[in-house]
Amino acid sequence: MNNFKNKPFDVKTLKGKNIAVIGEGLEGISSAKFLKKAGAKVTVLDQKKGDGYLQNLDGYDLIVRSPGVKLSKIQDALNNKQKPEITSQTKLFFDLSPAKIIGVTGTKGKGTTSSLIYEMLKKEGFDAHLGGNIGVPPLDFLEKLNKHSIVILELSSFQLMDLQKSPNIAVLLMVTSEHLDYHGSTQEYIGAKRNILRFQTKEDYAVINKDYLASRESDIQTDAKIYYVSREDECARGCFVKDNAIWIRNGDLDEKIINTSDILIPGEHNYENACAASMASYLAGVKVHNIANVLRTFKGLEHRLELVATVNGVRYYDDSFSTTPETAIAAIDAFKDPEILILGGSSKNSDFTGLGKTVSETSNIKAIIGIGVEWSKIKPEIKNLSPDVLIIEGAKDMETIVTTVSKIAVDGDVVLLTPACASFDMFKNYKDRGEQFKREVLALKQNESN
Ligand code: UMA
Repeated sequence: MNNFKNKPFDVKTLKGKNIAVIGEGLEGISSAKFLKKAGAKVTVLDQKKGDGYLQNLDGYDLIVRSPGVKLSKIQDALNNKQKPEITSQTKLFFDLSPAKIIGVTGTKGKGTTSSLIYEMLKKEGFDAHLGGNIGVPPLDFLEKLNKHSIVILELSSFQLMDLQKSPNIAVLLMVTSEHLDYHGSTQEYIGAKRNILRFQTKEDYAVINKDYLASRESDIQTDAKIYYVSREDECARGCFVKDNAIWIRNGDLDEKIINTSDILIPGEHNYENACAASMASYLAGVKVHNIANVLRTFKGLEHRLELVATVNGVRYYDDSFSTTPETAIAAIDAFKDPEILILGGSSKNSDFTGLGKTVSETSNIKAIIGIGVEWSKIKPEIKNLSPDVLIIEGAKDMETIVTTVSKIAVDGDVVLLTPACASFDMFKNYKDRGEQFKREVLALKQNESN
């Protein structure tokens, strides 16, 4: 029997153990560093090093899986199915953290919601730490934690799928369907997401978005106290949108948090994230005025409907993270002011029918700058477009794109870089595309003030 079964274990049990870390990415590198420091003998295995990289796994005491590596791939490579145990950075962190954990998952919105909770907790003065799928492996900051700390973890289905512990406060946002190439079925994907609340106790809290069936129906999986969030209906207990404001209802008390018009991050879809973050932070002990303060000032995550600058009354938004038609539709729907869209990029084999329909039916679009190879696929899906909408094609770089936009934009317009596509035909990646956009917009701003 290996002594990693039936936790809890402390970090000392890792000393001298022969451990394989699979996947040499952000998490794998962090796990290896942590385990070496704990005195383990660590081997990092990666498909980059060759095809047979998963041979001979049986000899290890423990295997640490990176999120991008399918669990079944490792299980299939083991001859003795009982041994060694397969864990992950996320599982190790749950075993070892002295701090309370707030976990956030959902198909969309988990990065924004986790960041909002983090800012709200900090505003209240908590020793808060943010990590997980957002890009910071939590073992990197384990040493800084004590029992008064609170860790906010953005958790993906890849990180949740084999979890056997759940956070003290679990936030389950909108769950639809995603990553089917990895999970095989929607049921497996939803099952993985539900691990965020499956192992909670009655001392814990579950914050559940009840506007989506797969989220709402997860309530029977948890023993925790449930608080619902909704932008459609009032909740008997929870956080919801009513009369253009966000409210928390707890027992007999209804508390108004903020008018929705005062929330800085744009888009009604963000009301759901605002509600979920408000509810989780409230349960963690953040006061209403601090919750409202963050909602009033949080600018959003980089490259996700991020307000770059207002130049001559024109607001420029960087939504370069929008690489699918769905995220571009959410961005287009987020504003009522005249919009100038920058659409197109490299292919992800997306279906643009829905995007074309939205563009055709949205009356406040005044111009579209079509870029990249995919523009030729988006354009034919836009049918019955008003002849007043200006279409500009052929811009080959970001400087030309932003200069072109600045010539047609007037006071009150909104410029949206929301490509609905990947970026690789014109840029290194979505970050590079967003950075270049921001640089050009800030150059316009510089000229405005000169
Ligand atoms: N690899 C193998 N075998 C495999 C698959 C991958 O050896 O079968 C190797 C690759 O060659 C590569 C390494 O594993 O060298 C990559 O590992 P990884 O894919 O687990 O990625 P990391 O760099 O460790 O980053 C991971 C998350 N990535 C994935 O889940 C795919 C990051 O989320 C996360 O920020 C990071 O850990 C810290 O927790 C990214 C993501 O795309 C942003 N997440 C998905 C999403 O948000 O939709 C779930």
